[in-house]
Amino acid sequence: MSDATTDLRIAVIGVGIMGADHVARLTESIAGAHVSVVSDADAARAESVARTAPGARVVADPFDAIIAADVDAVVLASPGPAHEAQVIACLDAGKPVLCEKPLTTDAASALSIVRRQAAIGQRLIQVGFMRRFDADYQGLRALVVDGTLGTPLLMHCVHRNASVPSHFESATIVKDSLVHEVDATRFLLGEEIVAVTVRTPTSNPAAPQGLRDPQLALFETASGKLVDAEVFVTTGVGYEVRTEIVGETGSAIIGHGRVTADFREHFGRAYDTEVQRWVEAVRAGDCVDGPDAWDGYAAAAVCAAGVESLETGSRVLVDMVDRSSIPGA
Ligand code: ISE
Repeated sequence: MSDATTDLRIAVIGVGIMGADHVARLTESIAGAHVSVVSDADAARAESVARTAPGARVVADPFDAIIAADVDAVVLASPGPAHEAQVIACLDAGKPVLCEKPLTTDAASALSIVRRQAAIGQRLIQVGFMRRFDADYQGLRALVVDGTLGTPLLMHCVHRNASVPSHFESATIVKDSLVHEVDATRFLLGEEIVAVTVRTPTSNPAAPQGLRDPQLALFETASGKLVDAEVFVTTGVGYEVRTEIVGETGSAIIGHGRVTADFREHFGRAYDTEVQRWVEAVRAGDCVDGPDAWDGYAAAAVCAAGVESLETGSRVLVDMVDRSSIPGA
């Protein structure tokens, strides 16, 4: 699928599970782009993934990879705590970036990225909330928009993983896993979340010592809708994501009864669509076709409230600036 003369040349930074999956996708199924550079803190992993992408070279330092002359755009799949500096480097280099969620791991740094991009005056950042590209989510959104369900009143979310990496802490479940339900809520209901409560039952005995899993979150939206989200990441069973919207005149559920090994299988097509559309947007000079830096900031602000609620057990108001206060955001 690649034409070395006209393709978008992409650096993939961070080639763990998600980054390696993106390298395979860009190499095997995405038109108009190929991987020119691979970078990872683990040199052996970078080498072995680069070998799967014809023509790709390894650049050890992610900041060298971002500014490399043979890199037109960046796919960022490094660990969340590395995102802030790497996204800023992309902005400074004027390179479009598809940043895996979360944009950053706290709201203040996400907001400063929003401000920095607005000051540059060019939208370069897309955030990888892949569910927005999933056919089921788009179908559910259509039922909301066309009025089939009437005005939505409630939403129920279930998000289960068989297991998560050993670095996961209780707050990571909010920032890395619940964050998808935050974005799904904003996407499906089309409004902001204004308050969050996170409660935890007795922990799953199979969860690592100290990990508060499962977690139950309650989101309140600006117009008064309620969303409950169960996140349970040590089920030992498989990947399950389902979402139900209950409206004034009907309800609809997606994902029911579907259990896959992990997110790559469940959302494989959504990732393909997301990356293909992003490549086309970048080649057309638009750089963003999907959730942007603002969406990344909004999700971070809600997750910050979620982490505080997890720690205190109380309902926490979301502290978020008004978008109109940042011209160009
Ligand atoms: C992971 O990073 C993802 O994004 C998955 O979709 C989610 O299910 C998982 O909990 C996260 O760790």
